[in-house]
Amino acid sequence: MKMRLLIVFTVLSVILLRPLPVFAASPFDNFGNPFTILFNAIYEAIQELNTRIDGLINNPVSGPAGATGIQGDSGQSGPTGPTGAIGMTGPIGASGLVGEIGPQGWTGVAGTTGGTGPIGATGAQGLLGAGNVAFITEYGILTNDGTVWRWSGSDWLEDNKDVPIPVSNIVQFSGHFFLDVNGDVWRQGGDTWINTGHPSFGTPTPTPTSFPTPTPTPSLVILLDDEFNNSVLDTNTWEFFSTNGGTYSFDNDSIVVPGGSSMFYIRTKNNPFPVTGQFTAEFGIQYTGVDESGVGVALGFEQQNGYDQSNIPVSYWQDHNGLVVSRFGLTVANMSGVNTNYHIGKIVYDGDKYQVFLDSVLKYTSPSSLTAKSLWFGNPFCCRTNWTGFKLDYIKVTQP
Ligand SMILES: [Ca+2]
Repeated sequence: MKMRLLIVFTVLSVILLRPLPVFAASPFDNFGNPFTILFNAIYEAIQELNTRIDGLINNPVSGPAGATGIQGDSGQSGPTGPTGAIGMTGPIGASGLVGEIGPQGWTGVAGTTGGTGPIGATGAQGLLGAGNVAFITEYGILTNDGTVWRWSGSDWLEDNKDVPIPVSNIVQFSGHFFLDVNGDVWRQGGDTWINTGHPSFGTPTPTPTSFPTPTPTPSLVILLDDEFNNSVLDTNTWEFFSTNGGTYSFDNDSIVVPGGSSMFYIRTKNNPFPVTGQFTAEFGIQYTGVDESGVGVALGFEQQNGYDQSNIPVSYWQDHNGLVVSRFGLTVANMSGVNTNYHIGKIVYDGDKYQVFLDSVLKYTSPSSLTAKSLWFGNPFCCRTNWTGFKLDYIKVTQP
């Protein structure tokens, strides 16, 4: 404001010192005296002055550009920006190593017994029996209780002439005579029957009641028979393969598969079975220690070469679940719980199916199956340390 007043008086003094102009548009024009002229001049000067001052204030004239100032200090860092988008998935890693085959699973529970089937169709009507009549002749009838009957012309009447021997011993009856199983002829005499014997011209051939069935002499062919009594493995018959270390020994005329931390298998060197047809593999066996990993006596479709479940159509087996029949590595029949008694095991092939017997009791019958070409005992599975063990008293393979 001080500045504004200073400018006003400066300009006013300049205006007052210059020659007076004529203002045709002044509000004091009509009076025409010197004061009026003066006031008009002042008024006009003030008006012009205000206009110039407003111009200076509102539209200042730019001066020359000043020198660039010194750069100020850097400002503070701004806030952290938002998190970026998730990156792309990396490449798939290499496959892991194949794990060891797990232990055999538990045997499933037995299924429930099925319901009774529907009632069958009614059978055809049977033939009418002969009632109580044993013999009939034109003179009468003999009934099974030995009574003789005569036809009266209108009815059957008891003849009071009962036969003195069981009717089952009478071969033929003629009314007045009958023939018994001894060949004797009896005749009716009054109210009784008299044994007349038989004619001397022939000796009756006794009627045999049955023919004895001849007992065929067993003609078993022995294909393999090892009693393990010599304390040495017969390497003409057997081949030994170590898969988990350790070895066999002999004890009391038996070969010992010790179990525990070691295991192996011993297989027949050649096919001990006939190419086709029936055979029986029988063995005396006693388990000595039962642990998680099972062992036993098994048959193979082909020569057993390492562990191959698909090659084992049937085996006599035991692990900590008990004594079982196993097929293709799976339990198909439970023979008993854990069992360390001596038993006779028998695997029979009938030319189509395998049957397994425990002490002559049938425990399992397989589906139709190809014949075996190999027998082995122990276990070819590798790399365990908790093996079941057993002793084999003998193994015998026969063909009927
Ligand atoms: Ca023996």
